[in-house]
Amino acid sequence: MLTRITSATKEVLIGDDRPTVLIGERINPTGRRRLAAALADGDWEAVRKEAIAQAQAGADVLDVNVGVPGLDETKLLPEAVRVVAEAVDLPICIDSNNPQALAAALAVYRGKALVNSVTGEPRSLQAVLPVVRDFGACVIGLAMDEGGIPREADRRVAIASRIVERAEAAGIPREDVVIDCLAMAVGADGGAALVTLEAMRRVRAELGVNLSLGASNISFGMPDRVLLTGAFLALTIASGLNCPIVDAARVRPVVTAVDLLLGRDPYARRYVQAYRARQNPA
Ligand code: THG
Repeated sequence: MLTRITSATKEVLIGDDRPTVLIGERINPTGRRRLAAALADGDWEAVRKEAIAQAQAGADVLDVNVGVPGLDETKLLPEAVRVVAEAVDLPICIDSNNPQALAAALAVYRGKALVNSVTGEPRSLQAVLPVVRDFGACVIGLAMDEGGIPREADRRVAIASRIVERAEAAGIPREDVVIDCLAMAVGADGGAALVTLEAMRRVRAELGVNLSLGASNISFGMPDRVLLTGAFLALTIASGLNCPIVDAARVRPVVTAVDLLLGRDPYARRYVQAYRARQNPA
């Protein structure tokens, strides 16, 4: 299955046997007070710099999230999308659960965006899917519903299945739906990674869709997060993950290694190129 997203000038293809597509996570004010304050002040310089830095670090797509309690997301999200699209030529992953904000951002976006996200909750499906369809966008479906994130893999698979079904019924082709089986902190629950891995393998096998994941959640609260997130990425990429949401600067070395090992990097071209870029930064 091939998922295609675009900016005004660039196309990114997500699919089996292709190199892993890195969705840069860093334009997100959650837990970053400086960025939250800049957004509150209408200061876009930090966002612009972060966009350029992530592109430089090898991100293929940029996640854009401006959710700050008390700020008007319907006003801020389209502005942020404009700022990022002016700064870099990468496709954008528009990160909000607010359907009005998503529609406003999609209206100013030039290209086929990735909407992040819809859940299995009836309210979310009803509000978000028509917007995704109307703008011809792709969408990430989170394997959770009104009951939260299920502890069991089979319940996550069932929700993913319902999202794909509802998307198709709304007129969104299956290849435009990417499922996120959700990663939780392994420091809080020793079985967290195993549940996600099993759900991912089953979603790939049963639904055939491509897979995203906020992979850095796995290492929350643990020391040496880069090590732990990197090991998790190796396991999840081998289980079908093909467009993780990550800090590209931190994980690109391990991801290029995993892609090479999985036969997705002919002549080790990307692995060697990424190595050289690290030795000799621009
Ligand atoms: N799935 C999907 N979308 C998502 C998530 C997901 N979007 C948001 C989030 N989860 C992924 N994005 C981020 C963005 C920033 C950080 C983590 C995940 C982050 N975290 C640091 C931390 O965890 O300690 C704090 C900030 C810092 O490093 O300074 O930055 O799961 N579909």
